Amino acid sequence: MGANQTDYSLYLVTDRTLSRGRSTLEVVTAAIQGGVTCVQLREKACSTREFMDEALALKSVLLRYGIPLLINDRVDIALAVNADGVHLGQSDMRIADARRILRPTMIVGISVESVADAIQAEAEGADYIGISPVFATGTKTDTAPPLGLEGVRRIREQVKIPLVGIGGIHAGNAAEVVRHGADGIAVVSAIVSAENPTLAAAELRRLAVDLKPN
Ligand code: TZP
Ligand code: MG
Repeated sequence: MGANQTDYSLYLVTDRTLSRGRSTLEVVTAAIQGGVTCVQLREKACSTREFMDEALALKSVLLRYGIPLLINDRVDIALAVNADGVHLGQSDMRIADARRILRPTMIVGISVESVADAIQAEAEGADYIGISPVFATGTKTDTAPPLGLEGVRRIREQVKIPLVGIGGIHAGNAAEVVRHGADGIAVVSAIVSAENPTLAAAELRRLAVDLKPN
């Protein structure tokens, strides 16, 4: 699946430390049953080898379902495991540099912390944008101030590429994020920390995707 056809509507970002002792593979496998459409493997503390092994294991499961795998930050790992793409932060490799290394069909997404970042990301050729954070979150402590729903709306007015909101999104506010112009919601704890990740994903999908106004 190419960058333009990618379904970002229910975008799961992994976090092994918040998964209640379950493996990332277990949580992702359960979440797939609930309807996640895209998965980003995000590892902040493990070795490169462990990151590789995790990515390969996820890739083989996701491939069966036709769900894209994106790798947080590590362009080298994305290439080595033949992932569908990478997700970059504002301090990671620049989009143009990542593109020089990656295969032409690979997806490059980037987190933006302001309207100006979003305009720049689109100009630099990002395939999609993560609006970070929409709401305050305990999952990532070094974030910029939350952009809020108004921030989502303002970014939507300025860029055409797909937008996903991330940060503090759960069943109680997911639909609002989409109503303010996001094409999808990206979540960590609302799925990985849920007692039942399948049900949590299904509920988010129903609220933010299936009930989405046209
Ligand atoms: N980037 C911006 S906020 C965030 C990331 C990875 C964490 C979002 O986690 P949660 O649990 O969905 O608030
Ligand atoms: Mg990063």
